[in-house]
Amino acid sequence: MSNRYTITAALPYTNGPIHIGHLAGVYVPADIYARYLRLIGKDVAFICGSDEHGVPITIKAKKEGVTPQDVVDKYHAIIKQSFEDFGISFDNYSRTSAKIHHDTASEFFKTLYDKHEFVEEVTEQLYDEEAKQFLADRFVIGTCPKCGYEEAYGDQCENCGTSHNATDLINPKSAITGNTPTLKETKHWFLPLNKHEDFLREWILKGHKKDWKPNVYGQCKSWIDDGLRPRAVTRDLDWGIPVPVEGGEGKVLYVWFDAPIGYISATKEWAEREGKNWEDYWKDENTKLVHFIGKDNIVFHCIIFPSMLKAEGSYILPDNVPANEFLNLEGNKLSTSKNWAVWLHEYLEDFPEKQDALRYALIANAPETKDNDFTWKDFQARNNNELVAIFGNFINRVAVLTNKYYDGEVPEPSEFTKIDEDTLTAVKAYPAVIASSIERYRFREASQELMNLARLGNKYLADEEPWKKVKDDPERVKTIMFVALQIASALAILSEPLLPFTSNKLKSILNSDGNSWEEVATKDILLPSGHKLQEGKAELLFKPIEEKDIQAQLDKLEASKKANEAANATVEPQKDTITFDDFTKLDIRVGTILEAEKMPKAKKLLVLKVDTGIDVRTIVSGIAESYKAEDVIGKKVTVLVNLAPRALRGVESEGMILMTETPEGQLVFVNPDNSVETSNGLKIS
Ligand code: B3M
Ligand code: ZN
Repeated sequence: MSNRYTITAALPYTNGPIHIGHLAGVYVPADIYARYLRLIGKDVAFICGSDEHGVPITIKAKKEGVTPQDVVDKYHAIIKQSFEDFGISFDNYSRTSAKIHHDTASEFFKTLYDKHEFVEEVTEQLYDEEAKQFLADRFVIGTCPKCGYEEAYGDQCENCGTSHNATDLINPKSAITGNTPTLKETKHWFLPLNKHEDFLREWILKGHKKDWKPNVYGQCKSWIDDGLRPRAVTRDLDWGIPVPVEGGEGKVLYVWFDAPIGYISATKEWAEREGKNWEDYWKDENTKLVHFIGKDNIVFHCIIFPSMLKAEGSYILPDNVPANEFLNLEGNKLSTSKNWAVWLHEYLEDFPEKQDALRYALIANAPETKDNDFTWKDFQARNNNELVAIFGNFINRVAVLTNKYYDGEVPEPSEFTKIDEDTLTAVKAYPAVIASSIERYRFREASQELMNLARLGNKYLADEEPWKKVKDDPERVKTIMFVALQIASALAILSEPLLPFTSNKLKSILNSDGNSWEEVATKDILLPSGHKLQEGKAELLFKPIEEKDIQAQLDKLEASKKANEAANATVEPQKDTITFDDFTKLDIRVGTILEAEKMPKAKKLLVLKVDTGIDVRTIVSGIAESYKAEDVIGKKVTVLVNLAPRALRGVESEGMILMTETPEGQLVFVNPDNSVETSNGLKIS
């Protein structure tokens, strides 16, 4: 095993806050991995930062009428703070608008330029005549040439994950004006990926077949098998890092060129601060570089960035890129624009001190091999049935009984039975089991193993029943509690990577900073006799999550769904104007529905008997898809009484009930004031 690790987590786009999809896919797994490696004594640089360039940020700024810098400043602050509060243990969280990043990315570009690693070409690019702007990346939407998805972006299709050039889109449209773009000539620098094909084939397809996840390997293979083409690494935009070579005026680096270099600049920034040498983390063959990302970023981290690093020549390449699939929320795709998300900063406000409950739910259900669904019910069940009922229950029993029987002091054991010995031996196996899961990026499995250790403790106490033996066999109970305390101590250490807040709390309950990961596997005694636990009543490790808290979250989601539906609903445009005389011809009165029945074999029609105040008449009304016959009897409704009668399916209809349609297509009665029984018709005042 290597001793030095550079662990990167995808730089979040700074056009919105962090949600649970980001956490489950990237940041929680990366954090577990980094914490684990530190715990076993490795030299770790865990690196991330805000991705502050690119079109999504300029689009957001335009929409909100602010500058792109305003947008990134706002979200950088929110994101950084919420990561911190959630316990993501980055060694450095930087940002790509930092000077050190602009310098590093410019230099990187210049090095490749000087080495003639780019192809310079004048090509026709999509142009919006009205906006007077070239349309790169997310400024253009069209049909994906690969899968036919109609809302693919210029650089990537979110449906099939393919990355392409904007000019490849079928039927492209400008995201700024909606216009069909024209083509206009412009000069750009291209990274000839085709030139690196042999190297990539050798490096990934031969070298990493076994240790990369099948989804990652599979995407890479299909990319390489399809044949690689040159990719433009510059753009005609005004937000980004200026192209630092002659002819680059008015152009910037493509965001996917500069963003991964952000990993390097963030490492430099950290090393400067810590008095370390950044090159040890990027240029030493013994350092392992691991990129944690979501599946939509695979091509950039496995094909494009490695080609850049290879072309530069002095960097190491990623050892692994453990990309995850996507997490859905309550059956629907997470979406920032539709506000269909659980936002981290809001979660932390709604569930303060419950970081580990969310970490656990996300890990236990992590989208490691396929897309998965997060539901609030599952979150509650994971917390209440596993963290509280198993892990918390065990610790609570140990702490309460130790306080009660021994005034909080670890007792002197007497003789160990076979069960005690087997239990202690079983505990010693856990560090290796959990380590192996983490080292193979199987975090779900690691979380289940950790819970199994708590189960083991629970079962041990339930089988040995110290509370029943304490009167008759106090010596035996000392041994039982001694063994249980060793299990608790092992849990305090082994939970650190997965549940860091719990680990800390448990260490303070046990009044022990604990042993090392290695010692849990090798030492016979983790918590010696005579050791005093924390004074006073032990606090609960986990608290149950109540029904009302879950309901509040479900209500919040329902509200976002409604708001979305309303935003997407189409309101019909106004009809042509009518004259005042036209209007006064209408005789509109309030009436009461006396009888109602469904018109046979007609989906939409109800036959009503309506008391209009003048008479009782039959009206055939097309409302059966919105109302059942029995539900409208007795309703006071507004009726147009002087409409010429006409026959509908053989029934003469003498009037019209006035209805209006909601934007969602639901018909509702026009009866603004239900207190009026009948009326003398509309008065004009
Ligand atoms: N900003 C894309 C994303 O959030 C991106 C990752 C950059 S990693 C260098 O999906
Ligand atoms: Zn597609």
